Amino acid sequence: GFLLNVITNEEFTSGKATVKFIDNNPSLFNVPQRLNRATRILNYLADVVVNGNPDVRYVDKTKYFDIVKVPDFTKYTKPPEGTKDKLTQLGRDGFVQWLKDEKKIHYTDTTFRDAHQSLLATRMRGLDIVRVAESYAKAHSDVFSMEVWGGATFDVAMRFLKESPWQRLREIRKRVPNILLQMLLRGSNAVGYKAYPDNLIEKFIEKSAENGIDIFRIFDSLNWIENMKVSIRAVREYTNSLAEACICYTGDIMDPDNQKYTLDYYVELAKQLEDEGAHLLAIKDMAGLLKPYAAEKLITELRKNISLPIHLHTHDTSSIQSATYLKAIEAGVDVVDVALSSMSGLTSQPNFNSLVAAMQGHERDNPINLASLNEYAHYWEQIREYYYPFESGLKAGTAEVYGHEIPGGQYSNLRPQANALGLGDKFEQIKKNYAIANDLFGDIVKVTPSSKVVGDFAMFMTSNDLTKEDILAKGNTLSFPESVINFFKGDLGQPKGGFPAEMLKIVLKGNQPITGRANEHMSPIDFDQEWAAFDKKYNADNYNKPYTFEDLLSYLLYPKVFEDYHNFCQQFGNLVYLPSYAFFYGLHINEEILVRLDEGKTLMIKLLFVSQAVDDEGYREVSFSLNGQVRVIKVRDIN
Ligand code: 3PY
Ligand code: ZN
Repeated sequence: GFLLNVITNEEFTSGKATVKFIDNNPSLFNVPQRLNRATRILNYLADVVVNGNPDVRYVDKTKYFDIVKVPDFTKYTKPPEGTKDKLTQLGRDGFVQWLKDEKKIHYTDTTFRDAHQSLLATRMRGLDIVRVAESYAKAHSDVFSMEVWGGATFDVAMRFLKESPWQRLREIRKRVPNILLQMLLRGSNAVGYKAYPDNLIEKFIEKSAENGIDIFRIFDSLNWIENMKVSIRAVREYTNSLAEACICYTGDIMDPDNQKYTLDYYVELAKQLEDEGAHLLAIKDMAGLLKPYAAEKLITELRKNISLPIHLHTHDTSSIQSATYLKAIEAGVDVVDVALSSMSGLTSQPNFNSLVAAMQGHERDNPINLASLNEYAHYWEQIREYYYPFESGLKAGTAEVYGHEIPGGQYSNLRPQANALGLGDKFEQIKKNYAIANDLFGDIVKVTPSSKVVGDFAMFMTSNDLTKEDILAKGNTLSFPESVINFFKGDLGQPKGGFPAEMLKIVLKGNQPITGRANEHMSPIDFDQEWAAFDKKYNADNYNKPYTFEDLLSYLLYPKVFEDYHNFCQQFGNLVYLPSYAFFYGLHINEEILVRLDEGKTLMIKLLFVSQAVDDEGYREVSFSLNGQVRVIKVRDIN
């Protein structure tokens, strides 16, 4: 062990080691610890080689991956000044004024968050994001902001990718000090699927800003402003960041039959959000239902009624949303959300590269270097290959979205959920039932978490083979999914027009829903007490880096997910530096990888051999070469 430490130490191998070498490198004596870290990683790889990663539904054994190259950049230089510097220089009000005065169209790049949430079921690992972050920040200080955090990335990071969402954010911030970083925050649901105590929301916002968030895009899944007030105020009071409040767009303002989600409805919401103190307004078109001429009308009308800068977000599920952007740009929108081309389109955002090209010569052109953007698109094209089992299967834009109204960010996650419930072959029926469920719920705004409730109901109908008529006729005898019951109890807030009376009776079986905010009835968290208990429980024999206060917030938002994540990390160590193909698929025989350890050491791991035979207790032997030494790991074959 000791000798191996010496020969793999950089100072030693570089020939610069002196007699002081050992004194200077006390970590050389951390032999059991270091070997243990390596053993944990080998245990993980051996398990994946034998049993597969349980999150991966099929492996293409013939697949090999290209070596992915990050576009060249100069290290050890400061990145050019960007919007983050501008916010610091001008302060919030000055910054907002600057944006309003800008003539050119601005772009938010969603590649690090919504794009992969919407195309790859949120499975993008921090490693693949962080690797390209510095290079991108140095080449593209001209993007308005980068959406990098929040939404589903928070729980998926722990649940499936076994990484800390906070660590990911800090690593991005370190490499992108010059551009505004933004997150998606579900108002009183934070980054979760239910209501949390107000002081947890406030603390979460404060810590998110401290760790790097400059723009909080805040929405409520029912457009219920009561649920957004605490968040808007917390951003204003506890941070120097910007509060961007959303109107979530659903239905069709051009449809004369739609009397629920009208132009007036949206304008009224926007005015209220301005009154609540939002710095920017976002139109959050989560399913991509805002058609080009509707966008023109909506933005024109908003411009007349509010003075906030307007930020437009959409999903290109229908494939017509670049036209929506052109109309919106001509109507005076300030910023639009786009994704680098290889991560754009379909359920993701419209194509950044192509939109830049389309705007060339226009009076609002923002002259971003297209050749350079294309290089980064190439990076993501190669990275995307690692994630093939998580592709949604959608091959072309579809006008079906106007019928089912499934948000882009939900679409790609719905398939793995359906598979997990054994409903993988019933996806068409699930989409139909999604629309029926929405109808039964009284036509609600559908975005996380309300969209998840509708999704759960659609799965419930599908797996029990229930029609709308069945629900209405024999609903009294059915026990509905918990999320559905909680929704009708009012836990997510109040939908426009209230709950439909018939369904309310069927689901709550005579109980009455609450009419106020669910958070109102929750006792505040005592953070000192919670920290003491958390620290004792999880840090006492924690093998990895000690948990911090941020991790307590992860735990308070997702106790069970955190617990599982913790146990996993105790067993398998820190896997964040494992290449993504190895994390998901293990290794081919004779394939060799380099894996960094936390303290900067690197392991060289090669898979040598997997025993054909299973022993009496069901174990296989998996042989590796670890920095040149053979190591054999026994794994129980659970298949
Ligand atoms: C989320 O809340 O995760 C979303 O992306 C909603 O669109
Ligand atoms: Zn989105």
